[in-house]
Amino acid sequence: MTVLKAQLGDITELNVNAIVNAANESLLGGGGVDGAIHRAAGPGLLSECRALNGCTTGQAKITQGYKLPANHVIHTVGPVWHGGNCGEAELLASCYQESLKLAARYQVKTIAFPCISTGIYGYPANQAVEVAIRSVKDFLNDQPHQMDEVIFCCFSENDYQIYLSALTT
Ligand code: AR6
Repeated sequence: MTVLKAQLGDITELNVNAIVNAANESLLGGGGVDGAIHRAAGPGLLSECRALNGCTTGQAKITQGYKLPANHVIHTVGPVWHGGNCGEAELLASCYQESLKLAARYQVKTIAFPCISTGIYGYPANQAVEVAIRSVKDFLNDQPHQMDEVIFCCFSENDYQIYLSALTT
């Protein structure tokens, strides 16, 4: 049985097998959680990312964690919010599913996700949380017993409250 939980805090500090980065298609760093992860991991992360040749929206790639407590970083590229009729929900669901597929391939047992696309990319948090929880549950139903814990790491009290109520309904 996999535990799904919401946690308030900085994802770069979490002691898990893998953290997920809300990156952009270049995979060469940026602001938000991406900037925080690169700062905390140190320059080794950027060097490894340079060799990955970017990543398309909805896909995921994996690296080492370098100076992070996490062993791996799974970089995924969320959709930019254009109003909701441009395939945003499908692309966001794909981010969660592709990240989990990679994680399973690398025997990751504990993983933490940030609220992908809900910062600079503008995806409304309520809707993003629904997609996030549904996608993770769908994956775990299809491939049970692979993960011990999936953490939704929230950087704001508001996001945390949205996750708490969505996880208990
Ligand atoms: N720990 C956990 N969550 C965080 C942290 C942190 N240290 N810092 C920010 N967040 P964003 P996006 C939350 O903007 O919307 C970058 O420039 C934040 O509060 O980081 O997917 C990339 O390079 C929000 O809830 O990612 C891309 O260009 C969530 O992380 C672009 O931003 C995602 O916000 C991606 O935009």
